[in-house]
Amino acid sequence: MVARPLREPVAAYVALGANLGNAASSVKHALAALAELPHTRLVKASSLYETAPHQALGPMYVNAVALLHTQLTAPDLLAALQALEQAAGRVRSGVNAPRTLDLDVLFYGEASISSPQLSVPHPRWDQRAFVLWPLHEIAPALVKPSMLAAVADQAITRLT
Ligand code: PH2
Ligand code: MG
Ligand code: MG
Repeated sequence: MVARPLREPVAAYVALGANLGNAASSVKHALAALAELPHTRLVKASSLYETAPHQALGPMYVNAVALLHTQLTAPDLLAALQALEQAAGRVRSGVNAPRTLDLDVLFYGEASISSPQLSVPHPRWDQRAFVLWPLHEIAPALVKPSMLAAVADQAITRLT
C-alpha cells in the first residue's frame, strides 16, 4: 500500500452480512477484524440480527452494522473490506448469491461517491430492514420512523 499522509478520521458505517457456513461466527470475527484495521477505530457495533434473504435466495442471514472512525481513504477502506471477505472464503458466484461474508460501506462521512467500484451512500440502504434496524440501534438519528415502517414486511429478529 502506498504511504499517504494521515487525514482527519471519517465516520464510516459498514454493513456486515453472511448466510453460508457459521454466519454468526463469521460476522463476530469480522467485527473483531474491523477493530484491527490500520488507522481505524471500531466505535460502535450493533447486535447481530437474523434476517430473511431479501431479493435473494438461500439460508437466513446474520447481519449487523458497525461505526468506524477511519483515516483510510474510501478506496483503501473498500480494499481492506474486500480483503476480509476474501479471508472469510468469499466466492463471487453471482449477484446476491449466498456468501460467507459481505462487507458494504453504507456511509463514508458526508461523501457521495459514484465510481465503478463503490457507490456511497449505499444505493439501497434505506430499503432494507437488515440495514435499517441495526443502524437504528447504533445511530437512531440516521433512520426515520417512515423508513422502518416501509420495511415492516421484511423478517428480522435481534439475536441476544
Ligand atoms: N444482502 C444482499 C441481498 N439480500 N438479505 C439479507 N437478509 N441480508 C443481506 O445481507 C443481504 C440480503 C446483497 O448484498
Ligand atoms: Mg451487500
Ligand atoms: Mg457487498
